[in-house]
Amino acid sequence: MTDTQQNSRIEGDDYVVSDAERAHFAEHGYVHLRGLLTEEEVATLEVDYDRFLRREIDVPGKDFCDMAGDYGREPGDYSIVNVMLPRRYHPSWQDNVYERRAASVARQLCGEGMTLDYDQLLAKQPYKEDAVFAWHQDMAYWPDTPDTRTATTWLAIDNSTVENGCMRFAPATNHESELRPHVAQFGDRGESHALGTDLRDDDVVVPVPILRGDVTVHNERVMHGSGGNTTDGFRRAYILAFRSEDTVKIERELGFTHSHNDDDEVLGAVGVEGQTR
Ligand SMILES: O=C(O)CCC(=O)C(=O)O
Repeated sequence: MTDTQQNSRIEGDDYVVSDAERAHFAEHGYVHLRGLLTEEEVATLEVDYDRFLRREIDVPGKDFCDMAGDYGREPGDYSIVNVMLPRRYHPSWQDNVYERRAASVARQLCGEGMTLDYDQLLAKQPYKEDAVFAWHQDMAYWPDTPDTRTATTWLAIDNSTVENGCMRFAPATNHESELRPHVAQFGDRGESHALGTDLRDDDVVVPVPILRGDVTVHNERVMHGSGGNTTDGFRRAYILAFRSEDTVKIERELGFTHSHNDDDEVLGAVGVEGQTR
């Protein structure tokens, strides 16, 4: 029997999300889904994932960078290796099994009319205590649009643990009426991409360790971040963000593609300090 047959929640390109999981996503702004991909499926993706890390697949300019430092760092020193838009630079990934199954999850969590907006790899190198992903709400990075529905699936390529820097969420912060004010983390936005905002005293923090092949899915407003990697292994994640077709159309008309090589003026127009929308 194959892994796929063993996991009764996988039906070809679909993954069956339960009512309880849908309710958790709506209420808390995130949900953990077990076994979105089989071991065999993860192992296939992992081959190309590691080619990106070894720089055997060319990723131009700032789309290969460190999310825990500025653009001036040498790649060997990166704490969180960030590859933006891998499917653009490695077209054979387009329409892979993860994209297809995650699309079915996005549909079940957010409704019809969702489409893939961007993809991203985030790999924390071993023994990098500063591989900290600052607390943030994803909307702070993005232009404002009328339909903000978002399902961002975060696939664990390695078992993701508290020790290697798993995702952490502040549940229900997605219901706040205003976005929290975010500031650039390492110089201005020409020098680094990362934005962050402080936790508040009454925020509850929930670390969400997950297994290889599992995903967490989060929405556009929940506060989240992650801690450093104190282990001798990588913490590799593969992220797909699904947003409404209308939103993606507006973003592209603005020239906003989620590439860090997007025009500075376009990038400067979002993620500004003091933002509270
Ligand atoms: O991988 C991480 O630690 C953070 C990822 C994240 O913030 C995101 O996917 O929105």
